[in-house]
Amino acid sequence: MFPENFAWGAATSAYQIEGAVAEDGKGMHIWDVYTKELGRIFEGHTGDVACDHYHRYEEDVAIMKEMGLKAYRFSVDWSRVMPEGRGKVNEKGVEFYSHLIDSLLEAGIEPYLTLYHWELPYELYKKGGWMNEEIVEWFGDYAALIADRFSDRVTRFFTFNEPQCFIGLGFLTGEHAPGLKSPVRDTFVMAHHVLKAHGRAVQRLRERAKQPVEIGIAPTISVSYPASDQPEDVEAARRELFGLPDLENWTWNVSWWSDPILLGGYPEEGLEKYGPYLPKITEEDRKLIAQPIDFYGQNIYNGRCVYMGEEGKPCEVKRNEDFLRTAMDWPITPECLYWGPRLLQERYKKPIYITENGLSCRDIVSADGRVHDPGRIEFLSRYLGELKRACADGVDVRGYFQWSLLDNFEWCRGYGERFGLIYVDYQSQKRIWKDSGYWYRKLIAENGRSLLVQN
Ligand code: GCO
Repeated sequence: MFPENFAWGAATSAYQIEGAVAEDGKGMHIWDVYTKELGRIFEGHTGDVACDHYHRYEEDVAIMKEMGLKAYRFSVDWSRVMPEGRGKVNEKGVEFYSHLIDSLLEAGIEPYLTLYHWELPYELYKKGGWMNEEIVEWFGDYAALIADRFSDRVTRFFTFNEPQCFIGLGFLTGEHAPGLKSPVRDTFVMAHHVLKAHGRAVQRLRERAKQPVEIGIAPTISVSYPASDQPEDVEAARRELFGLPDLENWTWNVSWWSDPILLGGYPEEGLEKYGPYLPKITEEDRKLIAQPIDFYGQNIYNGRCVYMGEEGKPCEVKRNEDFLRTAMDWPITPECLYWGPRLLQERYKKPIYITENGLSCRDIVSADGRVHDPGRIEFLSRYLGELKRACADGVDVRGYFQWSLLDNFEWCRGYGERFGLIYVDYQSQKRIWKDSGYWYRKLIAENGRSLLVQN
């Protein structure tokens, strides 16, 4: 069973839906710049207009209300409220989020605010961005502004969304903004600053908050889950899930990002493995990063099935030729919503939110004017069935944010992928409910009672 006050929600992020990138004094961020580079984004798409949510937020909140959402996770674009990333505040930008928050509360929807979903202000990037240690204080000041202006109405915050991606894809593989292939050593420096900035933001949010607030972070991972319930397979999954990859994609892991926050220090395995590439890590850094937080978020989309091999080494189960996949080619592995929360909670001992989960489908508007997406309903039923099983087995899961409320700008894939419960016709900006939107509404109304729990 899902707990009675379970936060059934949906998630979005600023650049992916807002548009209005040059309006009302917003500054530029690295995605504003990166999307204008030739050949980087699918068919040259940009977030310039996106879902035009900046102008249509009232309509979007009305949709959320009709859907019965209890919670909504959105992000603030740092450069909209602080055009240069520090110093001057853009009151018009603050006003936009303030109105959004008011409309959510009026609709009975609890806002969950993410401070950073990848919009690094361009002015800060020019000063070195994540390479510059001063960013710890810049981000702290931004967090203080967020607390000053919004904590009278918002009490739940996530500092960062997916540090794995914005450092890994942004600076290691160079697929995401700013599109760099930095020296590995630099990526460790940046990651260390991200974690310190997280700690500083936690301090500043608490210090300035107008009422008690709850704070977490929303990293991501492909969950290793066991091929059976046998203790050795579960151990194989645990080891894989918290193990550390080789240097070329080192950011793609759980423990380097989460152990310092929740267990008080970087994992030994990583200190050994990455030793020559690491910056100096002081006792003060360690303390700053380990600021107590209230809950742990995780964006979970898929996983890998593992078993314990003969020599006591975790091995991956090879997928069949006909293994189910989403339109974006991500494997469909509902088990990750059982084992992910369970193993993460076992290690970190915090209440958990699934801060994102969903899929892209080749959705089309049918002749009857509707969008039939049985694949999404099937996917969500299976995944949520597994999440329900996790709750039944005593995992403390507080909420679930479906990614995403609306079809939106899917980073390098532009508008080519549709993740929404609501279809967006980008030419007319018309919103059309997909069948899955209606299905989710029903599910929320009955608190997931009809979901089948397998196993
Ligand atoms: C991410 C982000 C989202 C994506 C979603 C689908 O995971 O990359 O948090 O912004 O749009 O995950 O890829």
